[in-house]
Amino acid sequence: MGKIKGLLFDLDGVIVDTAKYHYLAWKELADMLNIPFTEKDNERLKGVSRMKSFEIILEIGGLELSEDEKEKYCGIKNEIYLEYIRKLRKEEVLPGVNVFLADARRKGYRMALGSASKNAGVILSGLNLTEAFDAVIDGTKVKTAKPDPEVFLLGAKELGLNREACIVFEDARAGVEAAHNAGMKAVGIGTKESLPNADICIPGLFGTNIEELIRQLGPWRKG
Ligand code: B16
Ligand code: MG
Repeated sequence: MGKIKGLLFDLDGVIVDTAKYHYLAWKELADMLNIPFTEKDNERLKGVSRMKSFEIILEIGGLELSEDEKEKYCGIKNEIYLEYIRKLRKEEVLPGVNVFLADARRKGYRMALGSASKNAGVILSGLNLTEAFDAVIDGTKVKTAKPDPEVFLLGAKELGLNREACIVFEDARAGVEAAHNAGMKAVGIGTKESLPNADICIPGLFGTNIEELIRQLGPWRKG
């Protein structure tokens, strides 16, 4: 196996916990539509695209809407979400992320973001993290959602690296699957119970040494 040179990061749940703001915005929308929606339901939306998330909520409420109406409500949800995002503070970056990214940069790794969110750019700039990444692949750049590998393949391409030279950091099952579909190993941010398909799980980037982690991951073997 060649040397790992690129690190690809999911955003929500890996770099910052935006899930709570997605939840508050979806909750407000669900209330408007009289759909019961809980924090537990919100778990199902992690890593899932905006439209797919809304379709899950409609399914919970047993409601069917036209494509135009769905677009309209997704737009409303995003406006509510953006109100929270505009107030995002640098302190909300998940523990250890800044240190981990700076250390990896010093050690010469190339880094890209690989997120389903169409708001990744504004979130990174609000957190002062735009410069931390050599490439940003987000929901505005990809056509197919995770578990499709597109987002990570594009990330590797923009970093100028082969897929075998990259590893992925993900907090969602579909994202781990996307990494594997891209031919990359996946570091799960969470527990082995929540991410049984990850190659290794860590609770977060806090205290994580990148070289040690790569050693523990071992060589890539498909299947
Ligand atoms: P937006 P990730 C995902 O981010 C979120 O986990 C998911 O809940 C959200 O629906 C999706 O982004 C789309 O976000 O509405 O901002 O385009 O985990 O892929 O970084
Ligand atoms: Mg995520």
